[in-house]
Amino acid sequence: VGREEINTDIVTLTRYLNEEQTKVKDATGDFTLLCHALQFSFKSIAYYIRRASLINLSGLAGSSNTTGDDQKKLDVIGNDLFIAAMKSSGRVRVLVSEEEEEAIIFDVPNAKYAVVCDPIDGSSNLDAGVSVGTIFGIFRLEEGSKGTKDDMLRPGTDLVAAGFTMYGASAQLVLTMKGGDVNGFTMDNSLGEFILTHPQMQMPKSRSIYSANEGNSKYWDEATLEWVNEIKQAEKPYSARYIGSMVADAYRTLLYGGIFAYPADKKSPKGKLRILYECAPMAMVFENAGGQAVNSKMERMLTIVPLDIHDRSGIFLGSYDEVQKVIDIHKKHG
Ligand code: AHM
Ligand code: MG
Repeated sequence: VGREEINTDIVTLTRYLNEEQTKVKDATGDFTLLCHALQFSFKSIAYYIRRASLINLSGLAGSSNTTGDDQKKLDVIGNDLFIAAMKSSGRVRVLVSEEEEEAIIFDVPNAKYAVVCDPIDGSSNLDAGVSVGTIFGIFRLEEGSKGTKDDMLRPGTDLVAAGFTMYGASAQLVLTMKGGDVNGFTMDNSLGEFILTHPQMQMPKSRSIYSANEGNSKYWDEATLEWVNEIKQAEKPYSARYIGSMVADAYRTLLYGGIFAYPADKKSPKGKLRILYECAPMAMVFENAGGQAVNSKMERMLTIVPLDIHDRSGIFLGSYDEVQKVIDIHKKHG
């Protein structure tokens, strides 16, 4: 390889965070420190997922979480790694995890941030070696807030940062900040660093790919059925792609375009995916990349305030025009 072909001016996540911090007047560095702790949790979760079948981490832990899902051993480890990283950052006051029934309150009264996360989303795919991911969002606590779980019952528009890491062929981190760009980083295992490989991601405005568990279509409402029939009967019918890991399906949709849907239906009237740590962070990423995200009532996902930290919602997420098609058909049905 010629010398000129090697990039010696690499933008690591650490460098990116430093550069972002210098753009903010009077920045304390607290947010940057919190992001470093997040980065460490992604690296360590990636490491254990890679080694899972070698060190006997596959299979069930013998417990079940709040909602009765069987917990995988890796779910437990991912959750513990994430909590330890957030606690040790000293910058997080409240933490909501999919794996914890109650919000976790850390004894750091001056910490300004609250974090929401699903440490290992899509874990039913783990033992088959299919991609899973961590979804996260960061809120800044209101001035004078008591630091309780009620501080988390806020709309996604309040998020100061959000994103996800997909543990696939390589670990891919997608990060966005309020009103900012979406940036994609790839984990370089030899360097032990996330490298900026996908700067300022913008998703295609349309693409004929849909991603939904169509096995549930028996329970879908009229409008959703009309939409799916329309795209399947289009002159050039849409392709179906469904991994069953939200992070992996969303990452593909972000890169290639198309739509990911998990509608509320007659069996799950509130939907399946969680507002705080699945729907809202993804909606923020997609909007900042030029896409749209709505719930099953066609309301903008980011405006939805959960009534409980584990509240669920239906979601349609994707390229601007693809989500608009769903909205238009639903509007027609009233
Ligand atoms: P989990 O948080 O228990 O892993 O469930 C969330 C996952 C998402 O990753 C995925 O989009 C969805 O559940 C798949 O659900 P289904 O198996 O009903 O298609
Ligand atoms: Mg989940």
